Parts: sequence; structure tokens; C-alpha cells
Amino acid sequence: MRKTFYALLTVSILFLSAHTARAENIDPDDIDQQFAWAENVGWLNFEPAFGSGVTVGHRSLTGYVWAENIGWISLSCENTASCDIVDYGVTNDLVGNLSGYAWGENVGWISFSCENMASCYTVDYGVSIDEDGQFYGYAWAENIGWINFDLLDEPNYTVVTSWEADRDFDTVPDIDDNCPDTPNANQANSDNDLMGDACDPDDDNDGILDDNDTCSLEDATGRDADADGCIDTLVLLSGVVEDLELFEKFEKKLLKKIQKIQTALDNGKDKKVLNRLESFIKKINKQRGKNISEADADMLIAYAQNLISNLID
Ligand SMILES: [Ca+2]
Ligand SMILES: [Ca+2]
Ligand SMILES: [Ca+2]
Ligand SMILES: [Ca+2]
Repeated sequence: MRKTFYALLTVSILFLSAHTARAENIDPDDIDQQFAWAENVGWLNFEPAFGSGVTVGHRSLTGYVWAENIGWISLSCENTASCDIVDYGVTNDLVGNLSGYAWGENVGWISFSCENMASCYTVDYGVSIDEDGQFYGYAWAENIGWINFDLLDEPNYTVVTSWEADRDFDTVPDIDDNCPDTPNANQANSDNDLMGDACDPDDDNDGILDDNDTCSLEDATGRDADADGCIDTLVLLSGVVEDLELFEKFEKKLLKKIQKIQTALDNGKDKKVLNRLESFIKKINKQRGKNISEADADMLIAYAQNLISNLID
């Protein structure tokens, strides 16, 4: 037994000498939230007073766990740059579901997920990290049985990390990220809804999707009769009329009316503007179903009414 201990100590020193300088990220609040429980060997310390401790990364865990009765447990072959010889390690799937194997010098392989051996159908187990950085679940060690992270009735005996999932690697953790799958470090969000501009199909929330929205950052809700995503304006009305492909004679009359409204507007004659808009509406209603379809008539009248509302507003 003593011999084993010294052998262990030697290996431990070798382990420690190979430690990288990565900072561990266990127990961020410094309240001893760093222990799992192995049913047959006691406490496992994820942030021991000596050694590098454990670092949780987006794709893998590195460093060593110290168990008072079984010595060091390595979480990655990277610890000793030995991946060319034996490739092993505990992996993270970017969102906190762990799998893969750790290696205990004296206890052999420790599996962090039943998926490792496709045994979930018979024995379902695994270790995960939740949004608060708390580990939960069970690992399985071939020689010492279950390692328990679910110590809920023992609040001081748990493992907590400051690592936070950030699956698009934009440095904004998933939990705060308005586009967790689209990198957008600036988090720009024009309409202040739940989706950032980078992943929001309708950046101004006016119901016209960005791809079809000529004014994708202008909320035209209720003021967009022609559904181009822009607030209706007199300047754009001539183009709207031209796009309708009306009979040439009728189109010319409407364009002339619009020109007159524009002149009144330029001269600051608001009353005249209103009267001429009303006259424009009347003209369209008169030709409804004749020189202009019902649908086009409805649209142009709604457009003119939006201009009237804008004036009154
Ligand atoms: Ca992110
Ligand atoms: Ca948005
Ligand atoms: Ca829009
Ligand atoms: Ca419009």
C-alpha cells in the first residue's frame, strides 16, 4: 500500500510538472463548490489546493481532479501531451453536455456519459452543466462505481464553474445572447425585441420581412399601404402609381394631381394639400372598377389617407 502511495506521488509530481498555465474556472464564488462524491472512495476535489485544478472549456475539460483516496484523475490527454499515444478526455458539446473519458491513475477509465458505450438504453447516465454553471448527473468508473454530482441536499457539496455556454463563439454567453447561433458581439437590436438584427428576419417588426423591406430599419406599421416596408410619403407616390400599369390617360391624370399636391406642400399650404388629397381619393373612387381595379383603388386610397394622417399627426 505504501509502495502504491509513493508510486502515486511520483506520478502526481510528473502530472503536475506537465500542467499548462490555463486558469481553472471552478468554484467562482470561492465557497467550496468543487466536490463530487464517489460512492466507494469519497470526495473528488475539482479545485484542489495544489495543482492546476479543472478548466471547463467550450469543447473540452482539462486539468486534474484530486481524490483523497485514489489520487489524481486526469480529464484530458492534453494534460500530459500524450494524445498521440492514448487519445482520451472529457468533452463538452458547447452547451454543457459532457461525454468521453477521464483517466484515474489508480482506478482506470471514468465514463462521463452512457453514450460512450451506447449503453443508454440499459443504464441512462451522464454529467451536464446547467445555465448556472452547476454540474449534475453521474459518471461511471469501471473500478469504483458511481460518481455523483447530484448532491442537492448538500448545497456545499457540488461542482460549479464560471464557464458559460457560448455556442456561436462571439463572447456573449448563450444566456444573454439575442442571437445564440449567429455571431453578433455587438448585440445590435433595432426593434428591441428578443432577436438581434443578425438573426431577426424582420428588424423593424413591421411585418415586412427584411428581404422584402425597402426600409428594413423603419417600422412602417399602419402607415404602409403599398407594403414596401417604408412609411408612405408623397415623394414615393408617383412611383407607386406608375408601377400599377394603369391606362395611360388615367395614370397621367393621377400623376398630375400628385404634382399639384407636391406644389402645395412645397409652398407650405397644408389646407390645399388636404383638399387635393381628398380630390385624389374622389377621382379614384369614381373610376373604381373601370379604369382601376378595386384592389388598386383600395391601396391608393389607403396610401392617400396615410398621407393625410401624417399631415394631421
Ligand atoms: Ca454567443
Ligand atoms: Ca430584433
Ligand atoms: Ca420589416
Ligand atoms: Ca410604403
